Amino acid sequence: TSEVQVNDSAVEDSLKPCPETPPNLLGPIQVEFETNRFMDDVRKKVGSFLQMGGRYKPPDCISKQKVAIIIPFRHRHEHLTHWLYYVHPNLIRQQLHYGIYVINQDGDGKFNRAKLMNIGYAEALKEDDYDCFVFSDVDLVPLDDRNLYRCFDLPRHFSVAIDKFNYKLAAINNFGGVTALSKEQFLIVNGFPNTYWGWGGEDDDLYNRIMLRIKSISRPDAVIGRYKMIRHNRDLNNEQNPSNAKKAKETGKTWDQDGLNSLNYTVTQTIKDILFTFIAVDVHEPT
Ligand code: UD2
Ligand code: MN
Repeated sequence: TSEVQVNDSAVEDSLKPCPETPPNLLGPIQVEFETNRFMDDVRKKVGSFLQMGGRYKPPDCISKQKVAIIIPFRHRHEHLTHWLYYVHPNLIRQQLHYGIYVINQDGDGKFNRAKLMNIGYAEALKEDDYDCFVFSDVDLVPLDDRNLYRCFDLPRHFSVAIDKFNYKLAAINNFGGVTALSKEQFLIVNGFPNTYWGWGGEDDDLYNRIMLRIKSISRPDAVIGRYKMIRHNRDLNNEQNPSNAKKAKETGKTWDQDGLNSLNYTVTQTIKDILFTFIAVDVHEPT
C-alpha cells in the first residue's frame, strides 16, 4: 500500500552513512570445500537476507558505494556453490550494497574471461548505477572478511596470497584472480581487452592498461589478502594460448581500440536467482 511506501522512504531518509570500518567483521574465516554442498543449502543459509538477483543493501545504514561483482563463468557450478556459500555472508558483514552477476559464456568455443568481464560491467550498469566493479574468478574464496570488496583510490588487487601459491604473490605485476576498479578507473583504461581467447595474458593486459593510464595499483597485506583456490584442472576449450602472452607485450598499441569501446555480444538468457543474476551470452567468437 502507499502508506507502507511512505514509511519505508521515511526510514531510508533517516539512515546514516555506514561506518568506514564495518563493525561486525570476523577476521579469518574457516573455509572448507571437501564437502557435499548444494545450491539449496546456500539459499537456506543466506536467501532470506537477499533480494532477487543476488542483491543486498544494509538495512541500517547507507553504503557509500554500490558494487557489482562480476564472475566469468562456464561449467563451474560446484565452484559457484562454494563461492556463494562463503562470499555472500562476508559481503553482508562488510555492509556492502551489492549485486552478483554470473556471466556465462554460451557454447564450447574458446573461453574469453576478459570479454565476459566487460559484458558484466555493461549489463550491471543497465540495471543500476553501480560505482564499483569487483571482478572475481569463481574458484577464489577469501579467507579474511577484512578484505573489503569495495573500490579504492587506485585499482585494487585483492587476491595476493593464495594457498595454491603458498600464500605468496607470484609476481609484483600480478593482477589476476580478484580485482576491483571504480567505474571511473575502468573507463579510463577502456576496460579489459576483448580479444584474448583461451587461457592467459588478459590479466597482464589489464595491468598494463592501468600502468599506462593510472600508473599504480593498491593491495591488502598478505594476511588480509589470503585466499583458498578450489582445486581444478585446466578446463576444456580454455587451453593456454601462446599468442596471448605476445599480445600482452603490445598493450600500448592496442588498449584504446580493444576494450569497452569495441565490445559486442548478444545476451541469450537472463535468470534471476535469489543468490545471483545469471546472464548467458554469445561472445561472438571470430570464425
Ligand atoms: C589464472 C588467474 C585468472 C586468469 C587466468 C588466465 C590468478 C589467481 N588467477 O587463473 O585470474 O587470469 O589465470 O586466464 O591469477 N572459467 C570458467 N569456465 C571455464 C574456464 C574459466 O568458469 O571453462 C572462469 C572461472 O571463473 C575461473 C576463471 O575463468 O576461475 C579463470 O580460469 P582458471 O581458473 O582456469 O584460471 P587459473 O586458475 O589458472
Ligand atoms: Mn582457477
